[in-house]
Formats: sequence, structure tokens, C-alpha cells
Amino acid sequence: MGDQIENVLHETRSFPPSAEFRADARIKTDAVYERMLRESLDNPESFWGRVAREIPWMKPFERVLDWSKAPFAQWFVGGKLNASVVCVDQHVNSVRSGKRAIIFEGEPGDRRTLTYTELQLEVCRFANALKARGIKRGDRVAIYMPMIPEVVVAMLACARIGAAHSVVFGGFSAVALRDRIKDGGCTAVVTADGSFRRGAVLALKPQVDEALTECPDVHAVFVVQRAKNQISWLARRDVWWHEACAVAPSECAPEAMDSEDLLFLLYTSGSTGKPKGIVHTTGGYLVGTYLSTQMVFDLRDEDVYWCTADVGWITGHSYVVYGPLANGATVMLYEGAPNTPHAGRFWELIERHRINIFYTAPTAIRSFMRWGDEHVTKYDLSSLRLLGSVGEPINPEAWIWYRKMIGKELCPIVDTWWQTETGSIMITPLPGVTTTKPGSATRPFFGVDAAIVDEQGVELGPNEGGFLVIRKPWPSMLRGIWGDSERYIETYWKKFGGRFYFAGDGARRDEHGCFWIVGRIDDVIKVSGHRFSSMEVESALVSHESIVEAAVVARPDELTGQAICAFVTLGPGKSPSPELRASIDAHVVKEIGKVARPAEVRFSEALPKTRSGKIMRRLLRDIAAGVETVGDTSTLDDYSVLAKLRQHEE
Ligand code: 7RM
Repeated sequence: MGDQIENVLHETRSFPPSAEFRADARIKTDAVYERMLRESLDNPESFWGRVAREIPWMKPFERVLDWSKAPFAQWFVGGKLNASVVCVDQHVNSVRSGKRAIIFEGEPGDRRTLTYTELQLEVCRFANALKARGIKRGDRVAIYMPMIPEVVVAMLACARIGAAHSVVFGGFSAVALRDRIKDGGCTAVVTADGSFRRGAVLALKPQVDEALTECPDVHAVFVVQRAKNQISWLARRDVWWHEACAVAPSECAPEAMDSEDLLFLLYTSGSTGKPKGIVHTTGGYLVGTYLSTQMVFDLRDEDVYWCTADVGWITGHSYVVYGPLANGATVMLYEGAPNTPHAGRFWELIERHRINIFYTAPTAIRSFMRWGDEHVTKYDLSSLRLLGSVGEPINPEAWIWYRKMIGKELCPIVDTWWQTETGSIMITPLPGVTTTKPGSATRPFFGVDAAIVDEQGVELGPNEGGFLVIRKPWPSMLRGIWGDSERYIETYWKKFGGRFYFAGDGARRDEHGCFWIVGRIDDVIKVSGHRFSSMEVESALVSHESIVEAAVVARPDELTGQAICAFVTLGPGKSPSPELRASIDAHVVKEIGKVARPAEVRFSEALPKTRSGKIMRRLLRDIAAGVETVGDTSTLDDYSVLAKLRQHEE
């Protein structure tokens, strides 16, 4: 992290939008941009009211914002709508009816497209299949699926009947899936037999079976036949997707949902162990993702758009599904790994499908750099006109490579800062008007009142590092944490006495008003764009029979951004060995999933603690990063522990 801050501080290059890009952009003059920005901040209700009227409502809203129950916002009060109508029906009833909604390519190379009309048919059929199994408005449905068209259909079908979805990333373990199903009170699961990933079959249904041994409330499991792997079957509970859809009627009237009705839960890690079910509601979320997709990606009707995120993460929800479909876009969906069967797979897809807009993560960009330019130059990438980045700070070296190798110095890059909690992009360039700088997400989006403040909440001056906060509500903001309002207030609003939303990131703003995000200030770790808390990995570790105590910290990693470094103390009579290391890895994989497997496990007799027994992760971070500890060690209980930990490095 230290290096990152250094790099970013010394970055001085800047790239104004090209005349060519500006000429056709949605927002092409500073005057228009400034006018819209001013209105969005000074008069948010008129700004957002006008935007909101661009999407179809079943009953118009009466009031744009009710902030009287802060920090619980209500947007578009009294309005009724259905997300599947916004994302599908409105386009079927327009010139877009025959337009491609989804272009799909599986890892083995199989291809499918769905027009908006076809998507509507699939959504209605599956919505009726859900209903036939007793799933109804107000229920929650867990979705544990690969990146195939059915995952989009499943999400929209839930929305159509007024059931909320809770998508769980397909890379999570049975244990992680079980915890999320239980916390959300899900009564049905949608999954697939398996998926094609890295040239092999990744089984999904067995994880569901294992998870459900402890989820008695789940009475229906819908299974897409994808990989044709052998699976077990519980006849009273399990149903094949294709069989259920074959007998389902092809029309399904959409439920009229209140603007503030739950659209979905998405679990994310905070600084304590238990994942938080982030609550997003219907109207505000759709309006936020609709406008940001259109403006940030400068989306046009003829574009083919590709966001590589998995739907298991917020980026997949907002910028694979809801935002692009609300705009009637053509969305690329790819099932597999970026290097299967070869390291040029993404570029091959861009060439074949003439992709115009490409949105991915810094960790992926660093992998592409490592794999070698020859895999890129083989393909014709001339269809690209805009590139995006999301998930973590992008190091200037990767930014410049992205610009040169992928964008051929012609495409603007939008580095977009936002969170699961914010629902949509918050700090970002607008490609027709913003001068970009490698490593900076630049300026707040319309209606976003972002600031950098000190510990007391006082706004800091240019280039002073502090806490990133948002001072006004915005439409797609989270409405709370599922089942735990106290924790919502505690986590996001307490720090600054209820005045500001506290994002948990550290940042500074330069003399031109550009934001430079330096990363999390709490114990959240991001590995390859996947968010974990130290605590959740620690609790997985201590549940291993040989481990009595564990501390997990992040250390900088060139490829994955951050890597998990675990310090563990073993129980009596246990000693470190390659077998033990392997069994610890396997245990973490079982408890959380492969993405959380520690890059490094260090065995130590004791951990550095304060006199009150708190593990001093700050010191462990320095040790993990191999740097000298400069911070205060006066609260350390036993100094010899530090010396011993350092010795173990050799
Ligand atoms: C969209 C997403 C959120 C955290 C956030 C930051 C980090 C995301 C950027 C970034 C620097 C960026 N949601 N982050 N985007 N840091 N520049 N452009 O990633 O909930 O999974 O993570 O990710 O720390 O707080 S998330």
C-alpha cells in the first residue's frame, strides 16, 4: 500500500478527451457539464426527478426525496414500478424489440444471443415457474449460478414477481452460501449443475446440496442444466429449469412494486466477521444505475457493451444487468476465465463481437500485462471506443498499459470509484469532458457531494489525506443492512455523528479537485477485487483443529492488489509442516472459497497484542510487507514477540 500511495503522489501525466471523442459524446462541453453538476448539487430534487421520469413508472412518484428518517432515505416516494419492465418490457414495446439484449459466449465456445423480445419470454416463463413453486412477492431467493444468460433471467424474474434476489458468487463455498441463505431468510435457490471454468467443470449443485442440509426453509431448488455433470437429486425439492419453464405460461403480469420495496440483498464484507446483507430498493437503485451507465460509459444505442464482472458482485448487478438493460443496451456475457483456452480470450471476444465499451478491474489488467503483449496484438481491437476500471486503485503503470495496448491511445479510460453500498458509480471521469490522470477516479458524479475530512469531520485542503465521506443522500444508496439497522448506523454514520456517510476509504483531493483513493482504512482486504474482512478469514482459520489464534492482514501484491497474509498460532503438540499448510488452505477454501486462500501463512508462537489483548494488525501489516515499523509500539504488551516474528522471515 505504501508504494501505491507513493506512485500515485508523483503522478503528473494527464489526458484531456480527444476532439474526436468529444465531438460525439453525450456531454461534450464544460458549460453543459458544469450546469448539470450545479443543478444536481443545488437542486437535487429537480435533477433526479427529471432523470427518474425517463424510466417507466406504473404509478408516478409524489415526492423525489424524503430524508426525514435519516440515515434511512426514501426516494421517489409513492411511485410504483417493476425492474423487469424497466429493463425489458419498455424495450420490447419500442424499436428495440428485436435488438440483442444479451450476447453470450460460454467458455467452451458455445454462443447464444437473446433479443429483448426473447429475454421477455424467458423472464416471464421463469417468473411463472417460480410462482408455480409457491414463491411470491416479499420472498427472498438465493441465486448461485455461473455467468450464463439464465442468471440474468433469474434476477429479472424475481423482480417481476416482487421477490428479492440474493446472488451469491459461484466461487463461494457451501458454508458461505449456507450462511447467506440463512441470514437472508431465502426460501428458494436457483443454481446450475455446474459451470465451465478453466477448462474443467466447476460443480455448483453439490455445494447447494451441502448448504441446504442446514436450511430447512428452502423448499425449492431450480437447476439449470449447463455442464451435464453428475449430480444428486431430491425429488420433492429439486426441479430442472428447462422442465419448469417448458410448462410455464409465457405471459406474466409484473407486480407493481413500491419505489422503496426491496429489490435485492447483496452480502459484502465489513471489518467484523459476519457478512452484511446490503439492502437495495427498487426506484432509486434503478435511477442511479440507469443514469450512471448512460453518462459514464457514454452509452449509445448501437454499442456492444462488456463489463467483465461476475454477477455475484455489485458491479455485475449494476453494470452487467440493471444499468445497461435499463438503457436498452446490448450486453456481452462470458462464462469463463480470461486465459482459457488461451491468454488472448478476452481480445478474441472483443474482435468477434465488435465490443465498443469494455469495463474491467485493475487486477485483471495486471494479469494481461504479465501474460504478454503478443496475446493482445494478435487481435483487432479497433471496435473499442471506451475503457473502464473498477474495484481498487489502479496503479499508473497498469493505467498507461491499458491506454496504450488496449485503447491504442484513442479510448478514454474511466476509473470509477464506488461500493456495494453506494449501488452505482460515485467518483468518475465523464469521458467527453474530464481530463483523466492515471490513478485518479477524478471527480464526483452528478448529485454526489463527496469530501475529504479529518477525524473531526472538518473538510481538508488540497492534497491533505483524510477520510472519504458523502454529505448528501443519493438515489442508489443502501437503505440499510438486512436485519440490523443498528449496525448500519454504527458502520456508516456514527463516525461523523450522523452528518456524513463514511465510506471506509482514505483519499485526498488534488489542487484541481481530482480525488485519489488510497484504499481501505479499516480491516477490509481486497484480493483480485473480491472484498473480505480480516475477521472472516480469521474466524475460518481458528475453526481449524490445529489453530488456536490467527491474525490476518493484507500485504501489497503486484497482481492481486492485496494478498492475504495469515499469522497463526498452533495448539499444543502441533507443529508447522507442508501437510498442515495444505490442510489450512483446504479449510479456508471450504469455509469461504478459493478466493480467500491465504497467499502466505506464517506460524508464530504468539501474536503482538496490546495490554488489553487486541491484536495489533498494524504491526503485522508492516511485517507482512517486509517494511520497518515506524508507528507507535508503546501499547505493545510483549516486545519479544515482534522480534520473534521478524526472525521468522528468514
Ligand atoms: C464496485 C466495488 C468497494 C471498495 C471501495 C474501495 C475499492 C472500488 C475503486 C476502488 C480505488 C477505484 N464495490 N474501490 N473502486 N478504489 N479506485 N476505482 O468494487 O464493495 O466490492 O468494494 O473497493 O476501497 O471502498 S465493493
